[in-house]
Parts: sequence; C-alpha cells; structure tokens
Amino acid sequence: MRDHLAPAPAKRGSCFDPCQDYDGPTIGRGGIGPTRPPSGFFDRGDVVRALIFFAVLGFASAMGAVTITDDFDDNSMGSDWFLTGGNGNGLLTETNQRLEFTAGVPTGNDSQFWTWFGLPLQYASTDWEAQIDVTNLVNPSGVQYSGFGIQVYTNAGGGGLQYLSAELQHYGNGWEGFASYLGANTAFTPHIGVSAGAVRVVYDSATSVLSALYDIDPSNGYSWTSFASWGLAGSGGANGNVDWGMAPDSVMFVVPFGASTDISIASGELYGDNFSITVVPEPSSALFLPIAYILLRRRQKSLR
Ligand SMILES: [Ca+2]
Ligand SMILES: [Ca+2]
Ligand SMILES: [Ca+2]
Repeated sequence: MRDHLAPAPAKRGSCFDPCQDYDGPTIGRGGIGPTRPPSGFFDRGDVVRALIFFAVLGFASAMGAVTITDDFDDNSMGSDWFLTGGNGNGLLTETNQRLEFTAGVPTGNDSQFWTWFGLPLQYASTDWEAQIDVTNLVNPSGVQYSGFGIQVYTNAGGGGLQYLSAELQHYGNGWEGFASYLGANTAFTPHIGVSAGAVRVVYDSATSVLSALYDIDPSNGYSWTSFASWGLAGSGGANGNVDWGMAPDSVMFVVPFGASTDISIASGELYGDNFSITVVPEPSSALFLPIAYILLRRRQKSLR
C-alpha cells in the first residue's frame, strides 16, 4: 500500500532537466580548476607557491562539512526548495513557521513533496545526513493512515524513479511508530505511541548504505536510535538492499513529505520543522590537478 508515497514524477517536464543539470556544479573548488596555464607561467616561484596555497585552501574547504538548516519560520519556501509533486489533495506548505501537511477533501492517496536542492548529493562521493522534527497528531481509524518524514530518491539509474522513506506514522489500527521503506522492503519500530519526534537519514558513500534513525523527543536534544539500514548498490544494509544502478556522479535528492490515506488533515495536525542537512563532500579529483600539474612541471624542470 506504500507505493502511493513515491514522489510523483514531475508533472512539469522541466523537473528532472534541472536535476540533470544539477549534476554539473561541484562543491568547494573555489575557482581553482585544471585549466592549463600559459607556457612559462611556473617559472615564477612566488606564483607557484601562491597557486599551491590556494589549491590546498580549496582542498581544505572541500573537505569540510557543510550544515544547512531551515526552521521554516519565514513562511516561504526559499530557493533551496523545489515543489516536486504530490498526489490527491495533499498540500505541504510552509506556514505557521513550520512545514504543514493538509488534505482538505481526502482521497485514498494524498501527499506532497518538496525537494531540497541546496547542494548536489553525489552517490559515490558525498556523505550526508538529513533530519527533520515531525509531529503527527492525526487519529486515523480503519484503513486510514498519516505520515510525515523524509524521502530520498533518484531517477539516475535508468530504472525510473527509485526512493526510500523514513517517517513517523499513525495507522488506523492504532499503531504509531517509525517506518522505513525501500522498494518492497519494510522496516518498522515497535509500536511506540508517539505523536512527535524526529527522523534522520544518514548516507555513507563508501558503502552506499543509507540508514534511518529516530528520536522520540527533540526537546531534550537529539539522541538517535537506528531502526533501518538499506544498501543501494545491491549489497549491505541490515534490512535489505537494491541496486539503484547509479553512476558515480549520479545524485540523490532529499525530500520532506507528508502523506495520508482517506482522512482529512487540518492545519496543525501533521507537520515538520527544523530541517537540517550536513553534507561532507569528498574532494573532486579535479582539485588535485593544479597541484599535480605544478609538481609535475617542477619535477620536469629538476630533471633537466
Ligand atoms: Ca519553525
Ligand atoms: Ca522559509
Ligand atoms: Ca531526544
């Protein structure tokens, strides 16, 4: 029943075009590129030292983790966000200084998704982790459901849209807890009986494993309990794996979302707040090119 939670493929055909373009920019190169300098340029030692200095500086900055937060307090989604799509009558809006999900006239599949678009999350080289506080005050019954959390998706593997999710759910049978999905694989915490908490997803590019964690009380600080891990390259993961078939420079996207089934959701019943994402890019090999080029030139000169 969970396939309804996939972010809808972009209605506006341009969605995944910018996503493709987004593979291009790189982090932290600081304008230092592999451009071949004019002949004789390196005869001047001070310029060489300056270039090495700035190359190393660029390397250091590329190694650093970048944390970006959004408290949704200005009631307007900024330029880091992209309205990705949704289903039914679901609406996810930044209002009342949080990210609220509502569904006025319920359908069997109401959802909406915003993609965070701040930095490229490269599959093979970028470690990252993202989290959001979640509140779910909905009391579903019968077949009804409500959930709020984070999805991670890509369309880079040639197999269409692929995604996983981590969310705080309430089900009509009374179950309340955290759940994570990867394709047909599911992982649930026991029934915890909470209407608030936080979810976190952590991606390790070395193993291509993505973990899902929760905290049942953000108000006393975050302490995380892992409840699922998924392998995205056909191996690893405690709860299952698939092969998303991604290329090394393919990117993933982080997507806060709200969703519900067959139940009207009013303002203040289902929302997220305090989104945060930390990105740890590995230095692109291009960063090493100026250094390697300089050292090669020096070695060539010393051999003459
Ligand atoms: Ca807020
Ligand atoms: Ca905002
Ligand atoms: Ca806590």
